[in-house]
Amino acid sequence: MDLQSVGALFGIEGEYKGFEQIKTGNINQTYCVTYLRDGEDKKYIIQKVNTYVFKNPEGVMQNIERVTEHIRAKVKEKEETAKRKVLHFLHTPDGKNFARDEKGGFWRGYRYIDNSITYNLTDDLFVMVEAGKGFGAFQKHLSDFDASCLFESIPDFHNTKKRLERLFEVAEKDVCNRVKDVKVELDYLRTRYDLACSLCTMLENGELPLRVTHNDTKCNNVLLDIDTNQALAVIDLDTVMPGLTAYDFGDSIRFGANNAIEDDPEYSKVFLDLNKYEAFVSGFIPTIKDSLTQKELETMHLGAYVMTAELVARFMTDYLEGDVYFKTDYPEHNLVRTKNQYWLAFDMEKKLDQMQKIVLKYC
Ligand code: GN1
Ligand code: MG
Repeated sequence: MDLQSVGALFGIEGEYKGFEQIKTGNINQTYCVTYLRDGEDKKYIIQKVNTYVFKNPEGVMQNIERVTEHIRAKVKEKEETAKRKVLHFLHTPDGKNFARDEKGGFWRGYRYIDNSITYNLTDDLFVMVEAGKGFGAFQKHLSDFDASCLFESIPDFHNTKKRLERLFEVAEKDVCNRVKDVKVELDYLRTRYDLACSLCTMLENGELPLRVTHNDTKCNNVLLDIDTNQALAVIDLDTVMPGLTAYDFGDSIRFGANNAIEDDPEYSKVFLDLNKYEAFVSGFIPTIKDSLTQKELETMHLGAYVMTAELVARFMTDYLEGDVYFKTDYPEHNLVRTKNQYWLAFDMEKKLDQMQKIVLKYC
């Protein structure tokens, strides 16, 4: 399916000029397409949704419609326009926010937000502050959203216990004969089971409340203004579901406060940068602290460790199963990701007290 034909399914008007593939993102295929209309270039993001990962993509799109409309209304209460603060999805002539191609491929699109940028890795602490503000605002906007109308796009997405149990089963079978490559990391997870499952256990015991969360808060999922680096909109809304605030906080830290990118094979560069950590905290915590419980604030830092341990487990599971879930660029890609995240978890563990103190300082 060529992208021009996809554009036609959504009735995009103008002269099609071409596309650029966007390589970030481990799940969906993403393209930026340009049309010439009224003498100006108009850009759109077009995505082919991975239906191996999202078994009910229509349910995902219904969630996204509801969540974006809710945020749009919230932003408009305070600002004149929500144009750059929330995604605007394309609709087909019959009113759907998705389209299927003749092979059954599932497509969606949204207007590109002009003059926006995302960062995979940055040394600019201001970017981390703004990422924190962006994700904090996202969660705050959804604090009065009725979670019961959200469909669970991936069941047990952050159920760390199930993730670990599944890994141990897969390791037992070892169908690709790869367990030999991950012995250290697998043993590590076995010994850290309780810490990795700490938030899960608190949730089960009713000590932490479920909220509407994003669940995939890599720092490159918040768009910033290209000139000022101020947070604009949160993207990649596929996994907006009930979850713990600490998951969102934690995943941002796991990705954004790692001194290296998550698949850097130079493991000596992998550690938690406490300056980046504090910068994110200083944007995130003040934005939402008033709506959180004392217990949530006291355990927020654990989210970073839990999400990192969970990704060790998820990348390792995929490596052991033969790379069926995450996109890979080379055969050992998931192995490298596993080891990278293992080193990060290992380093974080030593810094947990400091991490907690920093959160509490901003309460
Ligand atoms: C996937 O698609 P992307 O890159 O935003 C994954 C996340 C992982 C992340 C690791 C639906 O996110 O859960 O944390 O890769 N998304 C899904 O890089 O599984
Ligand atoms: Mg994603």
